[in-house]
Amino acid sequence: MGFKVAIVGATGNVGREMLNILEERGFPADEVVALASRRSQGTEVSYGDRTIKVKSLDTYDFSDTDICLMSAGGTISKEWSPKIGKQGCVVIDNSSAWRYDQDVPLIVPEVNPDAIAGFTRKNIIANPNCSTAQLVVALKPLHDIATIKRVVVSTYQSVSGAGKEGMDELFTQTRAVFVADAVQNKKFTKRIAFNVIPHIDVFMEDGYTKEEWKMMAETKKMLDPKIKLTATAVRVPVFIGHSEAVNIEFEKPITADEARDILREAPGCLVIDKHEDGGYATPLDSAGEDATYISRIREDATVENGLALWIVSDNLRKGAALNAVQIAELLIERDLIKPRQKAA
Ligand code: 11C
Repeated sequence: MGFKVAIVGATGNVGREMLNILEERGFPADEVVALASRRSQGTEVSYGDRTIKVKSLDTYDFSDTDICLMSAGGTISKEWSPKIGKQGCVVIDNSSAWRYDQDVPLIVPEVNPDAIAGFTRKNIIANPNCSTAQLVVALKPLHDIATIKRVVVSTYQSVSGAGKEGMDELFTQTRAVFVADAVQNKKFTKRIAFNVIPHIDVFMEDGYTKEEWKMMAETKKMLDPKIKLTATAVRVPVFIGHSEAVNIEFEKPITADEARDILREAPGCLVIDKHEDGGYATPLDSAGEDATYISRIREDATVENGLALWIVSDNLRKGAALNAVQIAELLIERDLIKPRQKAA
């Protein structure tokens, strides 16, 4: 008997990608159910070569569903995840609602797989923010060898991180600029077409944005609470793929060649680092791919034991849907979940 998997938020960017990835990876699901708000009920979504009709979350009974991949935002998750968890269905949540809860493991399988065992406290597992997921995949193998003290990161985040509305806004504004139409800002605070915006998520009291705070808090929770991290998160006019310029200070010496060799062997990482025109990865290269690409690895002589690198990944895949499916696979691999008896 296989698993019954529900996707909440199945009509969104990440929900659709979750369906693609379950199918692509041959996830052992006997049944996949697409759920969304009542407004989307009846909409069709693709699952491999099939189409599934979306059902309403409001009226769905989770009592024989094994795994719920939730990507419907923090408010829905706060309300629904505990109820679904109490029905014995394990929720893997893509929002920020549960990430900082001590009773909820925050997991990137390449980084802290052992922490998954704690999921039984609430039957909820949190998926990190997209910009953190790709960062920790690259930091973990380096931290294991040379112990990271401090990280300074600047992000170049694609508009798909802001959902379908973000993608639509980049498209519409770009067209409007070309045809000399009036350009309207709805989703973003300033024009995103032919511009960059140093503001993602809400402002916090200290002047950082929540996106920047999340990168710090999530890196500490998953990798090491002793790591100091400061971030500047920037939205750029790219459809898919987040990029990050990262500067790392280590306790122990590490050369660029050593880092390159370590990252070449590290799970989830793909090093593209030739010192020539085009010998590095761009967000366009990462779109639709699973790997976290690492390029421009070099020693930073301005600090002791410093390295600089460039990290790129598909924010809808490793940053969201792929990581969620990998967490579900980890539950199965570790025998932490069994298919439940299904209603006849
Ligand atoms: C962005 N990183 O690019 C955000 C999207 O906490 O899961 C994901 C927000 C989150 O806008």
